Amino acid sequence: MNYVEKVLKNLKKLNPNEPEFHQAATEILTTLAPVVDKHPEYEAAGLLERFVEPERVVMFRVPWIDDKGKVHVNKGYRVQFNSAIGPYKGGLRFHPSVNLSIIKFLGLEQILKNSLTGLPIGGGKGGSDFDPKGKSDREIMAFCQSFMTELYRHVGADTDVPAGDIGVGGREIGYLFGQYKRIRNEHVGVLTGRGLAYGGSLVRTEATGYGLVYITAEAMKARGDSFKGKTVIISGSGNVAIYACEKAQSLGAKVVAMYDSNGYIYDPVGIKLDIIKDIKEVKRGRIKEYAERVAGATYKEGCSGIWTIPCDVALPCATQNEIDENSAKILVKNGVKYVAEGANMPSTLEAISVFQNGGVVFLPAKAANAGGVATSALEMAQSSGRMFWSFEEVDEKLKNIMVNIYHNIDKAAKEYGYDGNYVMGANIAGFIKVATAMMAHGIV
Ligand code: NDP
Ligand code: 2IT
Repeated sequence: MNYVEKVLKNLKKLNPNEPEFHQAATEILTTLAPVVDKHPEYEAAGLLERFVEPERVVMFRVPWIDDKGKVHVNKGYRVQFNSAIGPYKGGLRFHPSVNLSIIKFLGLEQILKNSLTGLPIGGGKGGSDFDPKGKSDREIMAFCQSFMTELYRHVGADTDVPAGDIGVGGREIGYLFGQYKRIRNEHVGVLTGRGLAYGGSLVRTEATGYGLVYITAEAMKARGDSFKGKTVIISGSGNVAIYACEKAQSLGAKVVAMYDSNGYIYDPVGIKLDIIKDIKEVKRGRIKEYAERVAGATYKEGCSGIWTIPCDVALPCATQNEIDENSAKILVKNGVKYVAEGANMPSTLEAISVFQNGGVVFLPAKAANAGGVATSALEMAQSSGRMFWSFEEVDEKLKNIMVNIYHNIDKAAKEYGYDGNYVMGANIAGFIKVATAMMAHGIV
């Protein structure tokens, strides 16, 4: 058994019942074999064993009171995974499915994603099994204040800087920031995704979706291709999906389908994004309403049917494992050319193989959705410098970062003899910087 296999086997034994964490670790570690073969000093230093073990895991109770006076208790998490190249950085997810396995898979991915941005940020992730759906603003505030009343002692502008993820957007970041500031009596960049009125950065709202389209456009450009005239499917209808749609449309693509967790809409002439924004951002409603408002559009219950719609480009932007082997096969059969992951780990391991064997250009999450956290790091830079850049300046920096990520992962894949395999390229390019820093720090 080689070093990677030993570490993976042990990880599964020591962390039972964590299937998402096993999945992310398997995807990452199996691609690192050629790197650790070249560097026998890594095994001697127990580097992979340390890489897959979080530096710190914080779990806490979050009690809060609903509008009827009933007491609820949720679970809170912050996994501070790796600080070798910078302070822990990564989002908070509020969704009923959240558990330790999910936060650990997200944290592990985040380490390499943050490294790929080229900016000095380590990896972390957190969240709660709290379900924001259907809650009043006061209930959201009560929950966020209780969550931060424990979290504040573990985070800090130079220690650990959380941001948004599923179920955590501008409203939640505002309440979390307000409580942090109140407890610590300091107005610092402890969270990113802040409102523009209190230290946020322009473009952070759009960054993940825009970045996803920028890197996909660069992969297209390298093949003499572009978004112009492409038919695109985007799953999800939250922050990432909406701004991926906006940028893809502005580059001349036709986005024909999107979903929420209940079902999908299909609009063969192209989705009207202002209506999606009104339903999702303004009213916090259900996507079903789109088909009631737009003639010619249809709605179907259930999510996986979306992948049966023929398209050139698929941008999964909702959640983990939303594309399984069967959906991947249908996409390939229908002629998909590019799959770029806006969500974290939206494709199962089997689905990834189907794409790679089917000749699809596949851009994995840690490269494709790094624009969000990269712009978070730009927000950190701006707030420490107490200087703010224009929309155009931040957008230009984001675009450059995504273009560089594409070329770095392409180069790493080629260097190791896996031309066009961006799973290999992203994992290797991201890992090398983290490994170099960890080796420099000694056994810590
Ligand atoms: P939002 O909460 O804004 O939107 C999430 C969207 O995905 C909603 O449309 C939601 O539907 C849907 N969704 C969530 N869970 C499921 C599910 N189990 N089945 C079907 N649909 C589901 O989150 P974001 O847009 O911020 O995040 C989307 C993805 O992008 C996540 O994987 C996140 O980790 C990743 N990501 C986010 C970044 C960011 O900056 N926000 C950065 C990088 C990655 P419904 O409303 O019905 O729940
Ligand atoms: O998965 C992610 O990269 C995010 N949710 C964004 C993290 C961040 O710190 O901006």
